[in-house]
Formats: sequence, C-alpha cells, structure tokens
Amino acid sequence: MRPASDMRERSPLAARPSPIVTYGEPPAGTLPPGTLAVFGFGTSAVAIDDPRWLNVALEPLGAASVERWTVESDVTHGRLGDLRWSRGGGWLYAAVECDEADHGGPEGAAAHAYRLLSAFVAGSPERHVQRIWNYLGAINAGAGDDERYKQFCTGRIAGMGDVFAQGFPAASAIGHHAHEGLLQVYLLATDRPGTRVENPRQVSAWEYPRQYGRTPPSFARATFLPADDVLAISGTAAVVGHASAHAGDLPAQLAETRRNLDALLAHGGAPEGFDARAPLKAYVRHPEDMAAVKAFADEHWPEAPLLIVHGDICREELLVEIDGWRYR
Ligand code: 3EB
Repeated sequence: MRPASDMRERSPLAARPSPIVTYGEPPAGTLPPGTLAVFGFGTSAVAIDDPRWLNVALEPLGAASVERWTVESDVTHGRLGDLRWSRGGGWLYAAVECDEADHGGPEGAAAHAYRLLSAFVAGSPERHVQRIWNYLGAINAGAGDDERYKQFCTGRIAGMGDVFAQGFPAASAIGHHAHEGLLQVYLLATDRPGTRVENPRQVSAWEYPRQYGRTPPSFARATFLPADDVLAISGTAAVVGHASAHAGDLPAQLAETRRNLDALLAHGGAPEGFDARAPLKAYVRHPEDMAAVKAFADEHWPEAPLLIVHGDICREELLVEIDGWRYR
C-alpha cells in the first residue's frame, strides 16, 4: 500500500474551519458546546462520563494537563463497543481503547483498534483521516524484530482498511507507563482529503529500510487540513534521513528536532515558527529532562502553548519528540 502523491490540489472551496486545539485545566461539570474531544492526561485526571472525554495514559510533567478540540458547530456523540466517537461541522473524532490481553499482544491489539476505526470511518461522511495518535505500554521492550513497537506497526498496517489506502495520516506513536497492555488510538477525520506533507530532511517512514523492522511505520510527516487553515504535525524527533541523530544527547536532539519542524513548516507552506496559535506537545522519555525541554521551547517558541508529558519515543536512543498544530 502506497500513499498517493504528497501534494494534492487544494480545494478552491473553503471548508468549514478546522477544530481549534487549546490546553488548560480540567473542565468543571459538563463539556461546553462545540466540544469535539477533551483529553485528560495522566492517571490523576478526573474521569468524565462522556464519549468525548479520554483519559490519556501519559503523565503530564508541566502545568497543562488537558487538551480540547473545539468546532464551530453542534456536536453529536456515541459509543460502539471499544469505540467512541463525536462529530460536528464536518469533523469526526474517534477513539479506541483496548487491552492487548484480549487480542494476543500488541500486534493483535493494533489490528483490532485499526479495524474498528477503519470500519467506522468508512461508514462515515468524514472518511478522510487527517491525524492519528497511538499510545502503547513498554514500547521499546523486546529485542530486534520482536520489539513491541515493531509488533504494533505490523498490526497497524494489517488493520488499516481502504480508508487509509488513499495515503497515511500524520501520526504519533508513544510509549506510556500505565497498565502495559493498554492500547489507546484516536483520530481526527473530515469529509474531504487533506494534503500530505513529507519532510525533505527525512526518508518517508513507509520507506524506512529493513533494519527498523519487518513492517515500516505507516504515517505521513504532516497533513495540511482541507480547511486550509492548519498544518497538523506528526511526532517529530531527531531523525535525519532514516537514522537517529545524536543518540542520548538531549540538547543536540532538541536542536535537530527544531530543524525538522522548521523544514516541515517551510515544505508544507505554513508560516515560520510556532506562535500563540501553535499548540505543541512534547513527549519526554526521562521526566528529569522536562526542565531542559521547557527551557528550549521557551527560548525558541516563547508564545506557543506547550503540553509536556512523560512518554517514550519508539526508538530507544531518542529522548524527545514534539508534535503540534501550526495554524495560519
Ligand atoms: C520517526 O521519525 C520517529 O509510528 O506512528 C514518529 C511519528 C515516529 C509517528 C508512528 C513514529 C510514528 O520515525 C518515530
């Protein structure tokens, strides 16, 4: 399966605006109108009985612990087995949580999650998946081809149905430290195709050589959403070409990650840098590196909202990964 060309023609018609992503405090009471999804990071997050609320298994390391997606529209929502969904204004949120023990391990669980998501999206008007997040436990456990992340990659592609055949969405895949068997996958889709953007400094993930596993990771580096208002940026780390750069060196990895982000912005036609409307999320392998990551972000992107979480990057030598949204 190969994605279509990177650069699709953008629709001349302005689509309804993309969801707005903000960070903040846990909601008090019911979710406000226009709420498409709310993510409470960490085990101490409140639990809200609403399909749009997801307790994410990554511990927050900074002040922000909640992420909200808001649309300019009424929102409907529901549940279907392991899947929960919401939709409004042409946008669809869908999430699956499952336990690997019910599916024989990370490969089976990923296949299950992606099958549920594919089938649901295929039956929805919002059938173009723009962005997807994946959180699994002990992501680097297991040697060589048996590493749990690599098993996840094999299951992911097996479960990706026709809705992903048009090209892979932008993605993040991160290791959590909660119950090891817990797999969480959630996505944002809409009713027309976005524009996939690759990074000229990096080999496309689906073309990674064999040394990274039997199944290359199936994601794009970024997606320009079809409303033409925001670049959705995948998890970005110190990968140059296909190789990890600066193993174990946090300052050098941060600088390399910034070069990758800047290259992606430039190649994707987004404005330079990250401003107050560019929420970023940093995944940090060692909680004690939080201050250095925050200081780097404060220096280079002082206005950008930042959510920092404890998360393992899918290559053992990588210490930090950053994803986010760059609104025009
Ligand atoms: C990399 O560039 C780092 O498997 O979905 C980044 C973003 C990474 C997404 C995924 C993996 C994924 O290869 C790892």
